[in-house]
Amino acid sequence: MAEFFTDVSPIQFEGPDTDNDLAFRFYDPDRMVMGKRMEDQLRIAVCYWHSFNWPGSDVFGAGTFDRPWLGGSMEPMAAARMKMDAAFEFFAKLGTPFYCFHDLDIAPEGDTFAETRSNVEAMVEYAEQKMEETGVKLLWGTANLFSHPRYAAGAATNPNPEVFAYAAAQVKNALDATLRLGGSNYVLWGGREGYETLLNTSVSKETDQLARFMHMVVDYKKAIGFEGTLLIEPKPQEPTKHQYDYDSATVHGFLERYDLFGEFFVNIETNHATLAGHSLHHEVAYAVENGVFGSIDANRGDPQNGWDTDQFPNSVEEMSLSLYEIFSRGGFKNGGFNFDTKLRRQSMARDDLFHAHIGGIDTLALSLLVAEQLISGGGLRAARDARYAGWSSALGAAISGGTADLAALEAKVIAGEIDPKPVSGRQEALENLINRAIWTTS
Ligand code: XLS
Ligand code: NI
Ligand code: NI
Repeated sequence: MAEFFTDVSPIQFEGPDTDNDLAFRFYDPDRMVMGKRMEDQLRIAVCYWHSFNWPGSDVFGAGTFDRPWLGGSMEPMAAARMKMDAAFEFFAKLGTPFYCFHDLDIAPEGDTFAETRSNVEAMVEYAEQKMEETGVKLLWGTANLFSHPRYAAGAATNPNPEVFAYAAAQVKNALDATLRLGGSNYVLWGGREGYETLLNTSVSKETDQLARFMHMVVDYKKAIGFEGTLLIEPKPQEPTKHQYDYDSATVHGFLERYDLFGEFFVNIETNHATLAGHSLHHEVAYAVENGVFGSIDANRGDPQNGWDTDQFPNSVEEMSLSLYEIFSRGGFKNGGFNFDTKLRRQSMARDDLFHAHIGGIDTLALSLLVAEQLISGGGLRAARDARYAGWSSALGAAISGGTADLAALEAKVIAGEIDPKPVSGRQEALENLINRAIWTTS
């Protein structure tokens, strides 16, 4: 098997002072951080789709990348094997422990469902060998329920039940593949589970259908003994005008409403958070505090663009705040950081894929060290605790325990027993605390 990334040797940790561009400065897999190896805390994955299955095209122009297995005259299964060889060479040279894929990233769609199914099965078998040779593991699998024209009006939320059935068949196979490859999680991203116009849409019918689909996924997961975590990936829009899994809070409400809480958790993507008008920090804090946090798709948007640019993460501040929330509560269970990231279209040299991932991985590693310092310093926690301390008093307990009602509270206020004074929220002092942790760590 010919090497593809011939100019790159395995990437090593060389520390912050190295002048080697193709080395890690902060990602030191064996370094112990908060009781575990850094590699086991961060659980980093490379995504198959943007890195190996996308030619660098955009709506205005053709692919710019050197991906000989895409769009050429090769026999489709030979091209799929060549793509997988290059992908596993990349994973192994980068040295990250996981990858993620959609069924149709690894195998070509055939003329019939049966043909597609056997293509996927053959490539799963090939992936099994590659995983054994390299030791790379599967963070999550998923099904592509958005590219084919049959899904133009949605998959589970399609007005036609036959499309629902087709999507169900596809997800069943993708779950089987994920189980076989020992995946830690299975993801549902509802790319087209939303609407283009309300003029032809019944939102209540569609959300009921989506819930039914999710219950089927739960039942099948249990039937086959898949012990990984089921994840929903929120996104507010794109490609549809509106997606039902808008953000973490919407998904949380949906899970509660349809009796799915505890069965699904969220896979939060940075750029989806910003498209929803939030920050990654907001989405993570919401999910962690409400018991729905699962995993992260690490990327970033462009502050001037209103779409999902999927750039590689480079903000230690943004990542540190999110890591602080995740690791204050013990870190990942089955989740991890998947690089759902795209090179820019002009990054067409083969080694650009390494530079991009190295930068993103070092950003996460440094952020983990900052989070460790913020947690061990205890300043943020103490400030938050102090802010809510009143709720441990007799008054707080009476209110939250339900023994005080409006009239009882009014009586206390009239009697002058209650006379609250405004206190400082100390925002700037806390912001300085974050910056000091970043400065001293880097
Ligand atoms: C698209 C999503 C997608 C999911 C997997 O915006 O991020 O890549 O992660 O289907
Ligand atoms: Ni994603
Ligand atoms: Ni995305």
